[in-house]
Amino acid sequence: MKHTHLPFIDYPANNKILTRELLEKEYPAFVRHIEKVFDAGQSHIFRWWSELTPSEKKNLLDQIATIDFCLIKKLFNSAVLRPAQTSQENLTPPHVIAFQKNDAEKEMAQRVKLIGESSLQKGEVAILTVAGGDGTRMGISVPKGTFSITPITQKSIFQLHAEKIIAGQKRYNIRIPWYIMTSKNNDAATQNFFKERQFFGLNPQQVFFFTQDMFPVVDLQGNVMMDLKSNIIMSPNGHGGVLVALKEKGVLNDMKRRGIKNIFYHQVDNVLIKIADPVFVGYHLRDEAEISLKVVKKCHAEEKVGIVVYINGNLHMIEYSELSRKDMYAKNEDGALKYHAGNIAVHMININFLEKVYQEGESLPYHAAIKKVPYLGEDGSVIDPKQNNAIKFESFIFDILRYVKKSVIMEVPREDEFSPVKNMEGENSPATSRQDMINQFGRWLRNIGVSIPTDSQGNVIGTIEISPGFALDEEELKTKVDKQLQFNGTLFF
Ligand code: UD2
Repeated sequence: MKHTHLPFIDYPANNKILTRELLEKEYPAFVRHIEKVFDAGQSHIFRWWSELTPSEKKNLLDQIATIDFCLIKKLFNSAVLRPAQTSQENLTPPHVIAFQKNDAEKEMAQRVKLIGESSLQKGEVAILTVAGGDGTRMGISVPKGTFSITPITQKSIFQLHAEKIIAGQKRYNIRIPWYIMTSKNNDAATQNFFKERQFFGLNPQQVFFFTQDMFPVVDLQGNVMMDLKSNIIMSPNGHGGVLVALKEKGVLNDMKRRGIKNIFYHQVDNVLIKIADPVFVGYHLRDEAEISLKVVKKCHAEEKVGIVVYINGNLHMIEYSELSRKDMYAKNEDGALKYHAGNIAVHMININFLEKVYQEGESLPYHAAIKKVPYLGEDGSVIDPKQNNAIKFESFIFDILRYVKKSVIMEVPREDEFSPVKNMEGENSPATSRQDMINQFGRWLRNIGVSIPTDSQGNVIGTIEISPGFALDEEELKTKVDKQLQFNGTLFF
């Protein structure tokens, strides 16, 4: 698609030429914004101006007023000029706390767990779920958190998280505030989902929704794309948008008012998430960390997870799409992947550290992602492209790591803590997430002494679902189920 960036646009309806001057005369309050559109070479936005009603014109101008056209140009130029995957100099794997394999490690975990539990009991930890993504890879038009996921009762991902929070509340005898970041694209649907289901038993006063900012989508030539004659395509500005949103939407102040000291951050799509895991909270507090991270060992070189590394001694996360093939496949002498610490996007974030980042005026860079986005062609009809045709710019929360001086990186077993729903089929899909849940419940039962059959791949033969309200973990399950239990292929608690 090629646009002409002339200072005038053909105005077919009344055979006039729409010039910048005409537009500015028609809408004097928007002169500054109209100028920016023309200066940035984006005048094609007004291509259908003559066909718009006065209210559509006003909507388009209002939308234009929210957009930083200079930034789009800058980002596009740097995305085109900068190779996406450069091999990094001075990359080193991080030091991680390995999960508790020996007695000393297990004992240490028990000790830090007490520290974590104490903070949870005092109400110092809030949950923050980022759920603003469009779920493009899933190809669904509903928020990902509303997707039915549990193996038997088909509870949604949001309900699963909510029930884990409720179970945690019972344990710590406290109300845990839950902050959920949405975007303009899915906020109403998300909030309605909660309301229609009575917040899954949570008190509505403890659930807070806030939206992140949006950013225009451009085509591969850098032209802003439209999906209506009066609407520019906007997409959420990445989960890094949480940094600005926490401050601008008053969330951080709200947290402080409630006595929150640390945030437990996670992505909506991980169904095995251990919400507010007290061991993790404990390590974070014991080491007075600014940000802590959970990682898993990458299962293969090309797995789509970011990797945690040090670059010149500073903590960094390199996103999978930006990792060079050389670094992706780098091996240790024993043949294991050298950069193996895969990001599962579970963090503890200290609020004072966040304040310091704001005070120092730090901001997160944007990354470019090439995607397939339906758009309005030059003839005004919707085009569903067969190939990637658009660039979305997103900031990533983990870019904040470069400002971190103290951190804890905790390696956790993938099978217990990481199973994200990313695709409709294949790897990381609803089917694999359901199986991972069933297998986890099967392991818990087997460790108690219940006989649970598995196939050659280690998958449970049958279906099991254990609600967080019945047992949040194996320890709790042990107190409720005995080894005499007979598994007949289907089991629900
Ligand atoms: C993310 C990580 C990747 C790896 C993987 C683990 C990024 C960029 N990459 O990959 O390193 O750890 O997860 O599961 O995060 N979201 C928003 N607003 C946005 C965009 C996304 O809230 O503007 C949320 C989204 O709802 C989801 C999460 O962020 O909960 C992850 O987003 P994604 O699916 O784009 O990231 P992904 O899976 O490529």
